[in-house]
Amino acid sequence: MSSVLLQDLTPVLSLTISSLGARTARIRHCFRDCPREDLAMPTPVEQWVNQVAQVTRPKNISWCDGSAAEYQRLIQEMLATGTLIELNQKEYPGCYLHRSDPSDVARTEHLTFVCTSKQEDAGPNNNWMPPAEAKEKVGALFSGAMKDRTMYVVPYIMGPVNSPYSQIGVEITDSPYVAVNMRIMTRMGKAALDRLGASDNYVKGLHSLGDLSPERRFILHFPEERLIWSIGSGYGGNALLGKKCFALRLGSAMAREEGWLAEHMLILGIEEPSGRTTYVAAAFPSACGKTNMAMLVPPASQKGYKVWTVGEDIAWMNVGADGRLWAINPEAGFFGVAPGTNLHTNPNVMATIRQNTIFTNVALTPHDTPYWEGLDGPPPHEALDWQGKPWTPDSVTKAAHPNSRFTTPASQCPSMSAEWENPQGVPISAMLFGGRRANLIPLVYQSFNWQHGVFLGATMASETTAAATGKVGVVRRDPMAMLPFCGYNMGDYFGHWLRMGQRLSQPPQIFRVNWFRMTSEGKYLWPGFGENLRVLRWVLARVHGEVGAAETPIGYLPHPTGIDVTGLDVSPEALKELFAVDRPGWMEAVAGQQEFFTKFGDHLPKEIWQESEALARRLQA
Ligand code: GTP
Ligand code: SPV
Ligand code: MN
Repeated sequence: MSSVLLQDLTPVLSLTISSLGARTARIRHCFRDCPREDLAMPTPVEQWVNQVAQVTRPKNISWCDGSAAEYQRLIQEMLATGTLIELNQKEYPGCYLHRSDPSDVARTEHLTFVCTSKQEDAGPNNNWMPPAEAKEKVGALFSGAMKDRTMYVVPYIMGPVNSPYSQIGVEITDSPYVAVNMRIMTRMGKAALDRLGASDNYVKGLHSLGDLSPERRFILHFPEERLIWSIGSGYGGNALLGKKCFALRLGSAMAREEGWLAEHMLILGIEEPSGRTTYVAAAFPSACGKTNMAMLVPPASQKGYKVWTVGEDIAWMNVGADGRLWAINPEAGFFGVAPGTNLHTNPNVMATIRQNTIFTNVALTPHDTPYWEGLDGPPPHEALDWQGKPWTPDSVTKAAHPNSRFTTPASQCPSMSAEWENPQGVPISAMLFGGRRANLIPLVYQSFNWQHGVFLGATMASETTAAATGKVGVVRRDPMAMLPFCGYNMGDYFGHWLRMGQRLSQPPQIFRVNWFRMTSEGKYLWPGFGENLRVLRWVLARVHGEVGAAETPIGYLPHPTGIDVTGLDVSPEALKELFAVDRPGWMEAVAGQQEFFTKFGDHLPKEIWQESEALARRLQA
C-alpha cells in the first residue's frame, strides 16, 4: 500500500476502531513512519488506549511525539488557561511557574497501594488492596474522569534510548503539565514508540487529575500486570508515573524477578588529580541530599578533584560480565527540591535551572523571577507566595512551599558525566547509605563485608521531610531509603540484595554516611555540601586499599587522621562527636531495629538476624 493510500485510510481506521467500541479515537496525530503494513490492526498500545478512552471518555486523544513543537504548543495552551505562568524570559528563558492545588504538594504515602493477589507479597512496608477490589473502587473514579479534557498518550523510555537495560512505559494522562514534565524527565515520544513497535512489553500507567480531592486520590500499583493507576493528584511522585511508580515500585519488583536492582540512589563519578575516576552510588531518603551530592562542586581546598553527575535520584543496576555492578540512570531530567538550593550549596543545578525549567510551588518576585527560602541574596521586599498570595519577609509563612521543586533537563547540567548515557552504565565501586540523623550515626563508617553492608542499609532510619505529607522531623526506619518505594515485601527485598552480592565477584564496598549531626543547640556539626568530598576521599581510599581504618563494633571508622579537615571550621570536640560510637545509644538502636525486623516474620532472611545479633554481641563485649 502506498503511504497516500494509508493516510487516506485513517478515517476508515478510526471507524474500525470505533466499531470495536472506542468512540474517542478520532483525533490522533500519526507521526510514525507511515506506511505501516499492519496499520489496520491496532497495536497492543492502541488497543489499551482505546479501552481506557471508552471508560474515561476524553474530549479527544493526543498521542505525544516528544517534539519541541508539541512541547511549545502545550506550554502555550497552559499559559492561556493559567496552568502555567510565564517567568521573566530574559533572565529565565523557557522557564515557567506552576502553582498546584494547595492540598496536592507532596507524595501521599497513605494513599499509595501495592495491589498483589496475596497481601504478604506486598509486605508490611506497603498499603495493600486486593487487585479486584482496587479495580472496582478506583475504576469507578476513572469512569468519565476525562470528560471535557484531552487525553494525552505519553510513550517514554526509562534509560538511555539504546541501552539493553532500558524499559518502556506508556502513561495516559489528562494533565498537560504531566505531559510536559514527562518530556523533561524521560526520553518521551517517537523514540519510545519506535522501540516498542507492536510489542506489548511495556508498563502501563493510567493517570487522571480526577477532582484533585485527597478523598478520591489513589496511587495504585499492580506489579503482576505491570500496571499503575493514579488518580486525584498532579504532584510529581504521584503523577509522573515513570519516576517512583515505575522506576522504583514496579521496577523493584521486576528487578527481583529478573536479577537486578532498582534503587533510590544518585550515581556520580569522582575524578582524582591522578585522572582516575571512581563511580559511587548513594541512597539517601527524599530531601536528604541526593541531588546536592550528585552535583557536588569540590571546594577550592580540594584541588584537582572533579565530580561528574550520572544520576541524582534513581539507579538501575545490573551484574556485569566482569562481576562488577553496573548502573544506569533511568531518567533524563531532575525533579529537584528548590528550598536550600543556591550558588553555594549547588552551583551546578543553579546553572541548569536558568533555562527550559518548570518550577512548581515556588514564590514569584515582582520581576517575574522565582524565589524560595535559601536562594542567594536578600529576599525580595515583596513577592507572591507559592499560593499566589502577597508575601513579604515579615510574613510568618514561607514564600515557597518546603517541597517546591524544579523540573529541568539533565543535559543542561554542567557536571553531567560523559558516561551518563552510556548504554552499559558505569561500574559502581562504592555504595553509600545515608539518613538525616541529628544523633548517634557517625559521619562515615564502612561495613565489614557485603552481608554486613546489606544490614547497614536495612537498618537505616531517617527524620521525615516535606517530600511526603505528614509530620516532619520524626525518625522512622527507612531501609535503603526505599521504605516508600519498595514494591514488594521488604523482607524478600533484603534477601534479593543478599543474593545479588553472591553474584558479584567484585562487589561495591558499602558505607553509612550522615551529613546531619547536630549540636544540642541545633547547629550542624559538619559543613556538608562540597565539603562532603573530604568524606568521599576516604571512601575512595578504602575502596582502592590505600588507607587503614579502626575496627569498631559498628564497622570500620576512619582513623583520627583519616579524613582531612584542614581549613574547616570544625572543632576537635565536634570531630570527636562525629566519630564516636555511643554504645548505650547503639544498644537502644538495636532494640528498635529488631522490633522493625520482627514485622517481616519468615520473609526476613536469617542473615539479617545473624548480623543484628552479632552487632549486639560486639556492643556488649
Ligand atoms: P529528593 O528529590 O526528595 O529525593 O531529595 P534529595 O535526596 O535529592 O535531596 P536534595 O539534594 O534536594 O536536598 C534536600 C535538602 O537537604 C536541601 O534543603 C539541601 O539544602 C539539604 N542538604 C543537602 N545536602 C546537605 C548537606 O550535606 N548538609 C546539610 N546540612 N544539608 C544538606
Ligand atoms: C522523592 O520524594 O524522593 C522525590 C520527589 O524524588 S517525587 O518524585 O515526588 O517522589
Ligand atoms: Mn527522590
